[in-house]
Amino acid sequence: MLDTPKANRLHIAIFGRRNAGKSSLINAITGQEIALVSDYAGTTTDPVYKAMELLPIGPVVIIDTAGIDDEGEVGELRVKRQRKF
Ligand SMILES: Nc1nc2c(ncn2[C@@H]2O[C@H](COP(=O)(O)OP(=O)(O)OP(=O)(O)O)[C@@H](O)[C@H]2O)c(=O)[nH]1
Ligand SMILES: [Mg+2]
Repeated sequence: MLDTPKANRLHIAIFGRRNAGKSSLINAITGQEIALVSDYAGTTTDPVYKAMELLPIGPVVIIDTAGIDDEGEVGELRVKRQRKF
């Protein structure tokens, strides 16, 4: 199942404002504590990738991202990075 190359997997990225519950959603979908969840807006800084089987689609990569409204100097770098997807 994990033999499928990443490029052949459907990529599903979760975007949204900070503290919207993106990381909670990825944890709920995968059933694992993959992404850090907290009350603090801006918890996720770097994208988190998880390769998994998602029925009935098949092999996918789910991507948790930092909030699109991140602010400050590093925040802007993070926002730019999200836009690359
Ligand atoms: N009431 C309620 N709270 C939720 C729900 N999902 C997540 N939360 C809470 O919302 C807060 C933010 O959740 P995260 O999953 O860290 O949000 P995020 O979008 O990943 O945030 P950043 O990584 O900061 O961009 C946490 O305190 C969660 O416990 C929900 O469905 N209902
Ligand atoms: Mg997060």
